[in-house]
Amino acid sequence: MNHEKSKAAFAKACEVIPGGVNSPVRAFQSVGGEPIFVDHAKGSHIVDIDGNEYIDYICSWGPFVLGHSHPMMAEGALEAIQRGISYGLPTEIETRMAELICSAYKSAEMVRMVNSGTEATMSAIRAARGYTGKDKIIKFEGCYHGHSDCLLVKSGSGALTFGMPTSPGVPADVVKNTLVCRYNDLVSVKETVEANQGEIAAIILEPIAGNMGVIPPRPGFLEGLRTLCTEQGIVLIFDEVISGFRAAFGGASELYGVDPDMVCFGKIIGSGLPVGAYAGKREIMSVISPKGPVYQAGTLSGNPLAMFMGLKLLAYLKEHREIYQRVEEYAAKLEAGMRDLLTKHGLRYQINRVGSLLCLFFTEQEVISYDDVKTCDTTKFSKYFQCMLGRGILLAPSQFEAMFVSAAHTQEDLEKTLHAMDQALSACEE
Ligand code: KE4
Repeated sequence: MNHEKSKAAFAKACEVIPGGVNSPVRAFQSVGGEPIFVDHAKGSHIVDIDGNEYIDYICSWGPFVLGHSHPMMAEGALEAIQRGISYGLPTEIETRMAELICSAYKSAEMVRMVNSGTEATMSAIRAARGYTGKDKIIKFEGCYHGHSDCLLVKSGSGALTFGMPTSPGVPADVVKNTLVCRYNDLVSVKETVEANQGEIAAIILEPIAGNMGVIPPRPGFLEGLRTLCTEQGIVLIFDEVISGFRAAFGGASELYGVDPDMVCFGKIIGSGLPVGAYAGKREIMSVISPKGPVYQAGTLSGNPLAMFMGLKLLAYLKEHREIYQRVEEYAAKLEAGMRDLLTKHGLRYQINRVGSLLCLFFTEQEVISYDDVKTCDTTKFSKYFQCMLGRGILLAPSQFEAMFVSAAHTQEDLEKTLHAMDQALSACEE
């Protein structure tokens, strides 16, 4: 494949954009080489500026559950633009979006629109702290909730797993109230809650982890957190930025039958435009300004164009629940084909899948927490990624991300993907 134009575009971008990209993972640094620059996308395929075509398993990190540039999404978009894109005043379509989200999630009695997943989780944490009057929060190692300071934290040393910043620029003071536990390890949570009795405002987690590859909750994990939070008066926050409206119409909450106190959204609800939201029980959301004293604001929050596009997708998914069966079926066939190939190659790598999210881990260890993910051979993954890219299969450029499947992926895509994987695994073992 020729990537000359992408190479030139990257060099030019690096002159005026840090790392040449507007979000780090796009730079391909963890898989080597340089990023491709996209010209356009349609359905399950992306075409780069050198004219190379790929079967896309990034799907813009989740939003495009119907595939790229779905014809239905363009209908009415021009009229929406011509009505004015933003007014800085309320519009009825914002209410319709909030009502739709509330119809999908039992724990969503009120909703506030924001502009990204980061804003959604940051604001939900502030609401929980304002509602409980407590400062400490618990997150889980390997879960990513966006780049707000108090959540850019990894496990610290010491029994209480005090958080340590994962990034320069985040003062240690800001993360001293962020405690870090081990995903799928309820005991670690109970011990941390016990050691911080009456001080914890919230527990936040991805109910289906999608930022350390894909890791489903172990049976009893979500239920245990629900019980613990109810007993202790802790706000349970599900970060469903990835899983919301993707794992099921009602997300992981519906899939596992566990209702948090608050839920955060992004990605799909904007159908590719910058939209986030946080929602929760009325008594919690009522602390948010201007109803309550907890301040949170956003110039373009709920802007009518983004609401038009997001609502169009969510309303479609509400009326066409067969979409979830469609993506599940493709992903299940892909997983089965991948497992057959691993057997053929005598490899015992792990595959985790939940619905249309899946991940091939380059480790022989069962993957149920971040400790397990850290045993992956990322060098081999990088070689695999490049081999697949060279054969027209675009995977997420990191071992620690998910493969996303859309309703646009076809049987032909499946066959091409598995054929490329067969060759890539051979190349990796050389
Ligand atoms: P944004 O601020 O990027 O819209 O959302 C942050 C966020 C919050 N919560 C979860 C569970 C998320 O996965 C994300 C963002 N996800 C990453 C990749 N998994 C987005 C890709 C990127 O950072 O460019």
